[in-house]
Amino acid sequence: MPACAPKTGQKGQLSAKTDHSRWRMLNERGVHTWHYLKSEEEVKAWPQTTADKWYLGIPTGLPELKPAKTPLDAVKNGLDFYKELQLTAGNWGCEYGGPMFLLPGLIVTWTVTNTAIPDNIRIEIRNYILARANDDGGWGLHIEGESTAFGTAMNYTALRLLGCDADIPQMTKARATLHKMGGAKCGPHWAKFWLSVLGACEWDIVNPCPPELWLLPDWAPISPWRWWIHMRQVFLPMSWVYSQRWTYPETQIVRELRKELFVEDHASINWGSHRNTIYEKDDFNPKSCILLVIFWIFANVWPYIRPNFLKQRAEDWVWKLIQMEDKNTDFTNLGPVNSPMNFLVCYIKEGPDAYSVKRHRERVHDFLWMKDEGMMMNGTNGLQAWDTAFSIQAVMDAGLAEDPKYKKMLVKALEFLEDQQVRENVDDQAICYRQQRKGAWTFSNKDQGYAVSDCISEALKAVLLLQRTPGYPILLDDQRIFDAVDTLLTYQNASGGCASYEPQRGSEKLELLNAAEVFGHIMVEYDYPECTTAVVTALSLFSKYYPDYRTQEIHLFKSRCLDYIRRAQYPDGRWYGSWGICFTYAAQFALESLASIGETYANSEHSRKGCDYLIAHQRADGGWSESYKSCEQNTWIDHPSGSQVVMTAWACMGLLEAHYPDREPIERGLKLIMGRQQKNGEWKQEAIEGVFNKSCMISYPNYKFVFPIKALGIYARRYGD
Ligand code: LAN
Repeated sequence: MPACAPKTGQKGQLSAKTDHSRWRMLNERGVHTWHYLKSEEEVKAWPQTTADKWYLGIPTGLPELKPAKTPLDAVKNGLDFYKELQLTAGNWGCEYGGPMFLLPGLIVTWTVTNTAIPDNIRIEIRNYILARANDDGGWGLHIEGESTAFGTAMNYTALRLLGCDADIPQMTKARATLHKMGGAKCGPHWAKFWLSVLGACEWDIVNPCPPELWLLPDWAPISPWRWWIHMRQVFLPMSWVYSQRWTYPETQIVRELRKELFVEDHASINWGSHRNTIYEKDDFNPKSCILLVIFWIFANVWPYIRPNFLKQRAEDWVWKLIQMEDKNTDFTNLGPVNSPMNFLVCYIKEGPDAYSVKRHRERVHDFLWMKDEGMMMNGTNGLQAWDTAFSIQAVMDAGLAEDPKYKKMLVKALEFLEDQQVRENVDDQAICYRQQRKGAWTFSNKDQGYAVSDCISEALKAVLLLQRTPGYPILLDDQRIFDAVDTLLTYQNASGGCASYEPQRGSEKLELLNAAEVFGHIMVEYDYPECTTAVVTALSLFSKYYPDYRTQEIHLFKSRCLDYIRRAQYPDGRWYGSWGICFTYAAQFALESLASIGETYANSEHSRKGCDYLIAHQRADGGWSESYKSCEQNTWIDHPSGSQVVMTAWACMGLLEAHYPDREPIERGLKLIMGRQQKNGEWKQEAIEGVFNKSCMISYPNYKFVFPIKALGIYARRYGD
């Protein structure tokens, strides 16, 4: 029986699950891949760890602990559970799901590159996608979002490519929902792109992605090197494939999809006239008039006057940039969108047997993650360095670093960060427009190699704090710390704030060229209160230990950061958070920035307003709960399912940082957090915590440990237990 066919005689029923007790996560110095053990011998030789069980939703068997009576008890109980999830390399792992548009890109790529998909993976991806369908049968942009044409068309296609029958009830329902939205022709640009690669759409439906843009001189205000790195690294392979208009040779499944994905007869569709037909719920960021005019010219005039030599030169240059990206990341690539696309380009350009294709085939597995619902694709190749840095800080904040019980865990975590510091810049840094990175940390691991301002900062803080604690080894010498700071000091924007991967390189007006419809704020880097705060606090800590290193520059850098933090506050006291939901996440950071220079509730208008804003949104049960819709609408919206542990921790941390004079609201928040702690010390997963590009949510499963532990720990240290 083929792996994904319905069980005999039970049409409509899902194929079986794999045996979850056979899945193992392999962690090779922060490179995470999942493996399915085939034989009993293998199972015996490689036992499932507690972390594996926790990821898979299998009971961990960890013991019940003495009920916590005080905040510090709760911290210790939390740590007793959390330390069992630490991996042997010293880091923590977790799923990093949320976006529902990642797996389909990979599955289209696997299909068109004739990549064999092992049965265990095929079954579990199918299970995950089906488990994540909304009640109407469709899928959203992310796991909590309402169904969109993007989510529905792409996940439907993915399921069909994985062998799902079109007439099982889930597929019939999904198709009906897709048709109500106008069918796949109403999907956004990225859906139209992937479906054209597959041959389910015709290329005329795709808005132009001319690779010639890469030939613009660097001084041109719209040159791609100025765009936000994720956009330009996706545009890069996309423009190459678009220029070739490459399509997968027609197969039976594609012929069937042509019938299923559209409301009208496939042959009757005037593809060129639907480039801008978008289902309303997908059109989060409608295209500007300027962009529509540019697209019209590129679609209707440019093909007739496009000189062949220019096309060739552009494609050659784009290919070189793709090769640099592949080499610099050992084919891991920046993220889960450009990785399958680069894979596809290598396949088209170098043929099925090339080393590049083989390596891409192996490395896309770094993005896959197995959980109770099935197999999903992470938003990055993990968040190893990020979670590990926060974990160390949480224990430090609670004052428990010298407790022998946690020492082994912390030394391992420090060793991990030591191992993961990026020691060199990429060789072709200037040619491929990369940011300096020597001494930096990334969000995930060293292989990916992309420095981020706050990832450097959080890891640097963790290392500095721990190395200076009596009884801990000094693993990073002064020069390595200076390298990190030198790189960090390259991150300030002209406005004073700090961005993510690079300081802002282009005007915010470039947002007028945002063609992706489903996301906001994607074209350039922005100032972020979160990133700025991380940098400020890291520099302050550094100067405490190294008061003579680049003293003046650091002083000026920090004061410009703080000017930005003050300016970024809205009149009602809120700050917009771009990477966590939303005002609660940002408040915690901004209040910490202010406190780092002695501005607290008692003496600062900004701090006061920030606290008052938080207090105004505390719920009757003592907790806080913001909906992801706050990020979309830039106004506070309560989460319908009530107080959330992680948000409550953020709010309490903000108030504690600001030295909010009344302890009562903080205590009520902490009580809620303590009340939600399980008998074995863990906290259960609640609503999604993170966000990017205003509209897409992303999970941070370890936040439910590190932030409650931090908040309770800070309180216990401040006010006694
Ligand atoms: C991330 C995850 C981490 C995040 C923080 C470090 C938390 C933040 O403070 C800075 C920005 C950063 C590094 C970030 C940027 C955008 C990412 C990489 C993501 C949200 C994870 C997934 C997302 C990426 C863009 C997803 C792919 C989608 C595209 C639109 C290309």
